[in-house]
Amino acid sequence: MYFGSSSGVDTSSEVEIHASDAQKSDYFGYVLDAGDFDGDGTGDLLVGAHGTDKPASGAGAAYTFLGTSTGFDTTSEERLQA
Ligand SMILES: [Ca+2]
Repeated sequence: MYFGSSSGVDTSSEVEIHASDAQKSDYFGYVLDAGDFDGDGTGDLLVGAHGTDKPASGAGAAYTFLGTSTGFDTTSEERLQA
């Protein structure tokens, strides 16, 4: 993932986002959304993983990663399960 700025994409801002329990067949990152989910004024990231088979076959999941003033907190992963 790269962050944008008023002058375009900042290619020096690369951040890798991983789910701690994702497997190749989970399709982690196939769908993304962004917003300020916790209302702290920083952008957060929602990452879909529709192929996840935990806790049951075809269950799917989504993961949130919270933003900070300096980028994403990749340790803030929260798994959402229907
Ligand atoms: Ca936020």
